[in-house]
Amino acid sequence: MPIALITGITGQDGSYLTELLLSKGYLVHGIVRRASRTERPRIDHLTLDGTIYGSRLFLHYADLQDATTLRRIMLKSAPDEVYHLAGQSHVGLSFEIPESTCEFTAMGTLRLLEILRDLPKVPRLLYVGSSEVFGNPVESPQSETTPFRPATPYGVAKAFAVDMVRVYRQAFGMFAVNALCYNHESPRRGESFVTRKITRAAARIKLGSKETLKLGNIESVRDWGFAGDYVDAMWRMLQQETPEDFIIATGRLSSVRQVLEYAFNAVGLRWQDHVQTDAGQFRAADVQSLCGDASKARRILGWQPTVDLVKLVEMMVESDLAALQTHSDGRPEN
Ligand code: G4F
Repeated sequence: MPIALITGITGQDGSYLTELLLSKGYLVHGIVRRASRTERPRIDHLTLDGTIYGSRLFLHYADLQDATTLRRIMLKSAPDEVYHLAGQSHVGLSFEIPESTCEFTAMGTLRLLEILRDLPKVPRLLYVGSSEVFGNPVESPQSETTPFRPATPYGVAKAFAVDMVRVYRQAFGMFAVNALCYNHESPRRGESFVTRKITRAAARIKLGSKETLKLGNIESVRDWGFAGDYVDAMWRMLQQETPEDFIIATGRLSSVRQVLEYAFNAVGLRWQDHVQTDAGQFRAADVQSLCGDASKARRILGWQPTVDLVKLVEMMVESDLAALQTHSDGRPEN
């Protein structure tokens, strides 16, 4: 039974990846940060299943600043594959908390690389990089050879981590690779990211809320895909003979304005009647447009995205409607 270890297992990508690896027969270890609340809504369906948790899925407490504990967990679990997904993932927030963003995302990755290279059996490592490393890019679409020009503290921290993974691959011969992922969403997306903020608001307004949705730059353009597809690409990357980085993207650009249209259309409303732009939601600096060229992933990994943005937004709105209706019945909202 292959053994995988996932940092960031409780996040959107971590939960889809755990399901994928379990379905492929892996034994999965996950690292979680200690918090007073023990609910982990994205993986509770797995951890509360007695046939899975404790036999094929294990959670361990640690965080990326705690090298001693991380090393102990690595030694004990002896993974064949490590998927490093943890970090501060909100670009806007990185302007408010730049030091902890760099501490977790940049130094956390370096710390993990140092631990892995000292292990008796060095596992394969997949790091989830980000399109934010391209910042204001020199070309569009971006490929694996496009130079990095990060424009946010988050982008700088990611660029450090991605380059460090490359350095350890070249210097120490590690099988360590970067998935340079563009925006990827799902019903499990965090509520502060723009797609989920929109789909949740559309669902609430449909069910009677009188609120006004306040957004920042709605002309911003992104390459949005489905998170379930992206974790499949991550797994494929670690099954290759040679370690290489890949762009994971749809290659299709859409604006926040289009996301608004798709979400409010899905509930039969006009977004213009419910949305205001708010200066407070604009970032100190924002990347205007990012589009990925995933032709290498298509060619070598046989990977391609399966869900387009209209379908993705509809899926998210449906899930938010269902969760809110459950909530209004008195049971907790997911
Ligand atoms: O949804 P976002 O916050 O995603 P962003 O900044 O592109 O970052 C996401 O994708 C990256 C690439 O994969 C990841 F590395 C990163 O971890 C994260 O997953 O914002 C998208 C766009 C931005 O231009 C933002 O300025 O939407 C714009 N926007 C407009 N109004 C807003 C809002 N973003 C947020 N979060 N909230 C708003 O009210």
